[in-house]
Amino acid sequence: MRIYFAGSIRGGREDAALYQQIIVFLQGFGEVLTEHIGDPSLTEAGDDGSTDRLIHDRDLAWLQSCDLLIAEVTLVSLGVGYEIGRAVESGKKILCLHRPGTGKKLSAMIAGCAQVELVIYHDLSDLTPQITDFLKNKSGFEK
Ligand code: 6IA
Repeated sequence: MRIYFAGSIRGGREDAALYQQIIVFLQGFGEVLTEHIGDPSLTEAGDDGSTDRLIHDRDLAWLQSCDLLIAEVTLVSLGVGYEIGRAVESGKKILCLHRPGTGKKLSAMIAGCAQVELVIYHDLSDLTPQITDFLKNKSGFEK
């Protein structure tokens, strides 16, 4: 299974360590195309425009080739929202992960999207069983 994991970069890197833990867990189920999302050395500092084009086109090619998009949506990120929209348009399976209690409510455009499966969690220990349940029982994928 090819998994595209999406998480905030320029929207803020406060959850980078958590992304890394989620990615390691997901690697038990398949190939994570976007391992770099959990890289602590990847900061929210910008890059030049031509590089942005390369990033966009490479990420979209990965997104189109994946079996499943898993997006951590607690930090508000334009890029993650865009990726979810493009994945909906392409008919991909989509799982969004959200932690309540950060003072920000999840956008209605994600919470209200019928094509998006939403998992609410508090920490890794209550997230991993929910991901396993989704992958084994709801998504149609085998471990
Ligand atoms: O708007 P954001 O930057 O928070 O969007 C994050 C999402 O867009 C992630 O799920 C990534 O898949 C994608 N994305 C955005 N920027 C990059 C990137 N480099 N490399 C890979 N994927 C990206 C940005 C480098 C720069 C900050 C130095």
